[in-house]
Amino acid sequence: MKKILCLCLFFFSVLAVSADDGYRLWLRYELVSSAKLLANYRSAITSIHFPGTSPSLNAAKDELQMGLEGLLGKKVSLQNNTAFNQLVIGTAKSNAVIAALSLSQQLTKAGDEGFVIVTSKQDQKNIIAIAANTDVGVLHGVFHFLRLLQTQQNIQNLSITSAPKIKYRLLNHWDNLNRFVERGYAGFSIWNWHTLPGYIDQRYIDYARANASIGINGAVITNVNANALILTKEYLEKVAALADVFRPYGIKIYLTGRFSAPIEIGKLKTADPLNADVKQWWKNKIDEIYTYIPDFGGFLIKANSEGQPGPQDYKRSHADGANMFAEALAPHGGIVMWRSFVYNNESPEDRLKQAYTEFKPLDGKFNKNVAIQVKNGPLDFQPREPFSPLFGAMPKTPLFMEYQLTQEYLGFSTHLVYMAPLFKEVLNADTYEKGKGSTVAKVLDGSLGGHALSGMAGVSNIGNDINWTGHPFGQSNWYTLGRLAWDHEISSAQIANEWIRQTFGNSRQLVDTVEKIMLSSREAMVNYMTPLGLHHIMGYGHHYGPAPWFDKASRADWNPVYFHKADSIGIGFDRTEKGTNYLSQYAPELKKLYENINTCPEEYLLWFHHVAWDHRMKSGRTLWNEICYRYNVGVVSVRLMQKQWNSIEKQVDKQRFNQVKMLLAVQEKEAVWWRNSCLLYFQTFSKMPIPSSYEKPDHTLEYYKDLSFPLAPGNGR
Ligand code: BDP
Repeated sequence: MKKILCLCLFFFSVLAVSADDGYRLWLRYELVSSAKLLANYRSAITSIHFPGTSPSLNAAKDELQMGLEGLLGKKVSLQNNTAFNQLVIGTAKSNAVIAALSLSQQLTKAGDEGFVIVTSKQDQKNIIAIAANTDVGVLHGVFHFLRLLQTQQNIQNLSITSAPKIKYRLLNHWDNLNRFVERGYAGFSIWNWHTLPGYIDQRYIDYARANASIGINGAVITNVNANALILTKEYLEKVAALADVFRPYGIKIYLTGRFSAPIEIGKLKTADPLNADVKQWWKNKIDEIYTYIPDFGGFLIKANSEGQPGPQDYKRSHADGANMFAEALAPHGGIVMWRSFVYNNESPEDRLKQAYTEFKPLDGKFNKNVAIQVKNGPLDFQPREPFSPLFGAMPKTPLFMEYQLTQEYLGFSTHLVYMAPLFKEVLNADTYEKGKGSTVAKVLDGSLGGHALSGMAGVSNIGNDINWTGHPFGQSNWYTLGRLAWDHEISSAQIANEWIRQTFGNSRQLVDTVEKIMLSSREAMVNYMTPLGLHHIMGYGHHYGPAPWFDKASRADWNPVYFHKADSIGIGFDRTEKGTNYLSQYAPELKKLYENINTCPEEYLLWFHHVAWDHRMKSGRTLWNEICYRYNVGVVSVRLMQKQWNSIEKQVDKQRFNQVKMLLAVQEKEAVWWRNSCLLYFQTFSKMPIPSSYEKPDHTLEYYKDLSFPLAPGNGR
């Protein structure tokens, strides 16, 4: 019997190597592949001393035991006594050995959510201590320790103190109550509202584990285009069930607030934020929410944007609206994240200027528990944007960052685009708010303005696809958000390296090759979609594929032609003083740099300038030839990514290898589509030839213009 069992296990493990569906994300806990390291780990970790039984400690214990069993290939038992070569884990309260170690200095630095991991001696016995001030800190420490093993680090002389640099580290789900995910390309919403609260899907737990492992501590679980029904008793019971699942993992739930809810579900005649009945309604509603979810995080609100109701419907300001929520949430410790993504089609002002125009005058007018959540760029999650000028313009207000993990404008979940370089580019940008060195990162983490609130959010790319994100590499962007929100100083290469080792394996060739693919992917995408500062030339509505010719949308700034402004003279949007003067929203140092066509970084050239087709670029090429060159480089880069991926076939499980291979083929096809259609279209203005050294478009412009995708995913309700 035992023999048969062993045989079965053997076959299953062989099968597991050849097929990995990606469900386990970066928490795979595969047997350590280096024999030497495995032996080291096994001898350093012979038992675990981990007293205490809170929900978070229990979650940490389960994770640790499961992780070690996979990584070391044997069970490591929990022991009440101290022993040699032991993992000793807990807070000073839960574990007397931890209390006896002199870690107070490090623990002060670790704060509420961080941890300390040290190799130490206790009664002459070698131990590794994972210590924290709170049970959730312990959980984070355990996850970090498992990461060290999964990435095959040396654990002989550990001395780690880690604390998050940003306080609110959130996923924003654009999930509707009918499970449609707006801009979602990985299936339906993972929240099954119909079966909640009675049925707790294992996915909810695994979602919480994955988030906790990278330090994400909050989830806004509903779409910013909000539905008031989520605030009814029936739904609050369901939300409470999710909150109960997430709590042990240190994750709070947040909801989106439909501004007109007092009318829609409260039977009031108005939603005016200064009306006493409206204020009372929200106060009662929020008090009620806290009876279901005592640690409810607060609200994320999209108001007076793209048709959503808001305070301006009553001639009130965004501050009036936000403060109404803030007052009701404050007694419970909740916060308001008020979005700055607003624009108005009745205003002729350059769309990029509108958020600043609206919010800058309100600086200092928000209550203490309000943060303004700003998209990374002034437009809308494009392949490349300069940072939003609001980041240097509201010193009295905490600003949260909003990135988009779901690839609405980045090729959906069929394109491999690793976003850490995009995120870091924005974080490292200098706003000059308080002189040189006032980076966006410093605005965000509160260190520049001395704010208590600091936050970073990513619009989730998660759905109910078996591998969560559709594209196996979509997982890396989720991973990145958590890691960067915890520590925005980690490099893109480091994050990629960790993620690859945990997700695919540790062999050197594999890690090096995949790292190269990931680090080149964002620039490749910029080149084949929107090089040199072009923006928003995607298909109308669904944003799938190229449509730079599109000019039929009801409002000017939903048309690609509004953004590229190609004509017989040149291409690009003049945002200098001679144009819309958008540049005046930046610090004088930046304005000066960008205003001058000769000093403006070329990656933003057409973002800020209308440039003649024969303008000489730094490369010596004319602008037209440079555009041709960039689109071609984009395609060539994807082909290189394909080659690189193929070279590691033997080192990746079959299932994921094939998935990525097929997706890269789609990406290559679409990169060619982007290049051909954009060059053919822009050529109708430049009247210049595509240099003969490049591949010729294999279809006519008319062919590309005729393509239509009424059912492209993520669009519509
Ligand atoms: C745009 C999306 C739209 C979102 C909006 C937002 O196309 O679906 O509702 O952003 O952020 O990019 O509110």
